[in-house]
Amino acid sequence: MSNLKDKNRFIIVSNRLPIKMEKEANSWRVSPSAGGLVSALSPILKNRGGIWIGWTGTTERIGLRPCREILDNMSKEIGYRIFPVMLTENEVSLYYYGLSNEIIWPLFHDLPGLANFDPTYWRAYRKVNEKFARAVARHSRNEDLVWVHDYQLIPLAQKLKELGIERRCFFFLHIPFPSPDIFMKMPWRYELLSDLLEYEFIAFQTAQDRRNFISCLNNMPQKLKTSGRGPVIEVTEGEKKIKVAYLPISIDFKSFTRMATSEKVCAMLKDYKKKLHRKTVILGVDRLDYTKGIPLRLKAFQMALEKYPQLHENVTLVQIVVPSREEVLAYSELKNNIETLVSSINGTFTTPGWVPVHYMYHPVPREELVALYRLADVALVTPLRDGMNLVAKEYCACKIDNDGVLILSEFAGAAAQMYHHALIVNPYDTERMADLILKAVEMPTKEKKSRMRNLRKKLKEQDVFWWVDNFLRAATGKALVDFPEKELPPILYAISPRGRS
Ligand code: GDG
Repeated sequence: MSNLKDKNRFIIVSNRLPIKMEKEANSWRVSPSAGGLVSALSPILKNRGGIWIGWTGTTERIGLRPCREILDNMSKEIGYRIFPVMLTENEVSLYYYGLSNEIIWPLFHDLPGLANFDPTYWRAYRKVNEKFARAVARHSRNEDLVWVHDYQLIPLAQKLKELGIERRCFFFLHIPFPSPDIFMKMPWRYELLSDLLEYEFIAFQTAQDRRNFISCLNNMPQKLKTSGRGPVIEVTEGEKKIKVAYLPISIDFKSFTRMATSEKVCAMLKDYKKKLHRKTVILGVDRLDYTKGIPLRLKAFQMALEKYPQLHENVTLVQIVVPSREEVLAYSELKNNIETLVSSINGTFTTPGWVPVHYMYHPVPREELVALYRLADVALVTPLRDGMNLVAKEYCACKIDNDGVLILSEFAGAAAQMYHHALIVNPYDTERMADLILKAVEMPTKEKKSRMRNLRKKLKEQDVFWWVDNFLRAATGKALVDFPEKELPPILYAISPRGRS
């Protein structure tokens, strides 16, 4: 359809760069960061070359020379170039903690009661998006493909247009898109929909998300026409045509299975098994977030222990919670709530040699996580709402012996692909979840293996490369193989004064 030249590079734009910068006395400690988006895109950029533009994650002023050195070294380490957008404390507070996390995040996860519709947030959101647009304008060329990620940057294409910059812009929403009765509560609902219509291609995680988006468009004052069927349809607004798709994100399946068989992971697994004295292990892995359903999951586990004494001294729940957005009150309250529940369960049921809940409030290194996936007989992935949930997919990828059961919330995007072979649960139905815990623990080996084999087969076919390939085919008419690997060109940074990116 298009005359893309071979020079087209990916310009990935997301709120955060795929790195973490922490100040230590007079120097900076930088490390690659964890999270769904990074897990999904790093392998692609590494293999195909490209640029990532995003916020550094810090509001501290960094001098030009140290910043250049830090990012230069990091680019070499991660295998692709990164360019920073500098944000002030005030911008972060209003655009990131405010509009993004106090409005869009709860609203799009069906929790409008938690949204704080402060108009100053909205103005800052648009201003910061303009700043991101300036960074894109500076670091990209006409023929580049600008792939914008997630809810923090919805107005970016519109802002590029206002700056007079013509770029082909695509958008992927990692979180769910709500139904009109929830979305229409947003005071700036039409502006946000108009912003989305500035992309030439928009993709959602599931058919349900896209359906919700189209229903919201139907509420707009102007007339829009929708045509087509299947994963990619077309919306027409006057002369403008926008392709709208659903494309479930996935994981680098092969790299997880490879790591799961590595010597280091096998040694860790052996060690865990010894320490846990052959207990059946149930695993939960989540960022600290009220959408992940951690308290209800703990209540379901508690109920399972109350109802089924045969689980006592035999089953251990390992719950990892990765600290996130702790500065926000709702998150610090959630942490307290989780910790109260954990201590109540352990206080009630612990016996010498058995602690029912092993709770970790810190991230674990990737290899340790993979060893835990291998160890776990059951994974409990029970978000109240989730765009996709990569943990569900990673768990299955690591079950190389097919010896695990996935209990999955029907409100995770992943359920649309995995519902046939996972045990699907309504996360609000704690009684049913308790019963499913027993069912998973007691599931005959034959059924367990058959379910897991099927889950893994589909995941192997529809991995993250499949996702990118499909995204590119739908957006540009080109496939992933049409973007050949390139060497890293010399890195020349232009860090401008504070207030400009
Ligand atoms: C957003 C959407 C969507 C977790 N703990 C550790 C660790 N992790 C990694 C996991 C996984 C990632 O973090 C979490 O991904 P999720 O998909 O579960 O969730 P979000 O961060 O909320 O991501 C979500 C995703 O975007 C992608 O589109 O699926 O719905 O909300 O990769 O492995 N990694 C390490 N240690 C940990 O302790 N190393």
